[in-house]
Amino acid sequence: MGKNNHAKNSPKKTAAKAAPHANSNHNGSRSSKTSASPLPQQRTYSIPDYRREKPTFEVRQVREGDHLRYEVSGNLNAPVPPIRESKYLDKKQTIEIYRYMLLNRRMEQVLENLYKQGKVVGGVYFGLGQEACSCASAYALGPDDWFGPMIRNQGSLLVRGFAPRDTMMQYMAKADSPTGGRDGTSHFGDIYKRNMVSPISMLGDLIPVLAGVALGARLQGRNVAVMTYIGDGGQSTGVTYEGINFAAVQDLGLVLFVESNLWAYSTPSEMQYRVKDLAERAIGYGIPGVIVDGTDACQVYDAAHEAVERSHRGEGPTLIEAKMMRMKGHAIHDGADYVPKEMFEYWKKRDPIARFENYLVNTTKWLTPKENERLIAEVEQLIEKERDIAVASPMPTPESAMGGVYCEDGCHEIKPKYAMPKVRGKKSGTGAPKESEAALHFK
Ligand SMILES: Cc1ncc(C[n+]2csc(CCOP(=O)(O)OP(=O)(O)O)c2C)c(N)n1
Ligand SMILES: [Mg+2]
Repeated sequence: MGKNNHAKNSPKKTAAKAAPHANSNHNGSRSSKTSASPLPQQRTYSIPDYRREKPTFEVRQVREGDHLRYEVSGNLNAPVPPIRESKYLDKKQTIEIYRYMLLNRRMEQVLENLYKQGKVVGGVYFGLGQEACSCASAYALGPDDWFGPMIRNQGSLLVRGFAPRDTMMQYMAKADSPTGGRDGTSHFGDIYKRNMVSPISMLGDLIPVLAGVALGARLQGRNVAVMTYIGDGGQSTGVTYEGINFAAVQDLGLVLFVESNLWAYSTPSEMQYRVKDLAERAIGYGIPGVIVDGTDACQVYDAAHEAVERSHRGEGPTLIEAKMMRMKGHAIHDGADYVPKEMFEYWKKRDPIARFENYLVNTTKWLTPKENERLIAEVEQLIEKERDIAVASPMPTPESAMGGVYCEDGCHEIKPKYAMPKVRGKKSGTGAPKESEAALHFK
């Protein structure tokens, strides 16, 4: 065992020590009961864990001369647990999420082929193995809620109304892509229709930006949920702390998915953090934290739904740790040779789509095998049609590169989305702006 493993396997001592001054109103899991321990006023904390299994294996770095490799040890033969029945989803919604997950996967398979055909400008990123996390999380958002996806959340975009062709054209830098060919991956948003903040490549930076969106909405009289994602590697950044803490003290409706996919580039999670589970970080922020199996769409949805409801009630942020595995390399250039093969085999058995299909066809019988086949065929046809449209889109003209990067005078109007912001000014007659005057600043 590497030295890191000791900390990861020890009892939740980190949790017990954390946040001695956190506001108990913000953390439903706080208990002030004293235990049999001789230490006075020892606090205990708990993190709800929806999972039906807790993988028990560890990754260890082995150095052989100049060569570095990783080894995995532990129980890699555990049986695959069944999907946990959702407390909230009905049959129609469950099938809809499954369809989005299929779309997500097929779209990425097409992207891989387009890359191999030399049609993609730059690289391609995949969310293979993470489709349940992307799709079921975004599915929990209401029409007025906001989201800020990261590169592995191409499924979230589909759920929020983008077409597969948008992502395909974006990778091929086509004229009809959302950025008109100015970006080769996913740096685009939609603040008008789909309430999407563009992904930000600097890891963690989306968190304060989304918190700011929630603050802006609150100033306009609305409590919205703002969902974003951060990896197990990216969560180590300072701005992650700042963003969550700001959302926590302001009770902003941040729903943060920590995508615990065991790798950050080629660094295993054992070398990224010392807490046992990243959800424990929530204790330090004084907000609720919860663990879900990121390959179980029902668990992801239920946790997301409860967090979104909290946001709508103005009760503040929630941190959801989704445990799963990045089933490809960082991007298409990365063959992930550093990942022990047994890890891929273990998680392949936990494929989110295969598990969900089994749940729908064999457990709930909400889909007959025939209906399932028809659904898969419909998704495949749609993706092929989308691919043909995307491929047929022209490349941008050289002249078009001159525009659309900086805001040109009058090119768009900035106005309040929900209502005129309310300002707490001095009493009238003291020279403070009236509400209508203050609102002018937002026009
Ligand atoms: C602040 C910052 N540091 C470094 C990088 C370079 N970088 C991009 S992705 C990545 C690894 C991310 O790993 P993780 O957060 O676990 O996400 P995953 O790729 O596993 O989904 C790194 C280091 C970056 N984009 N931003
Ligand atoms: Mg990761």
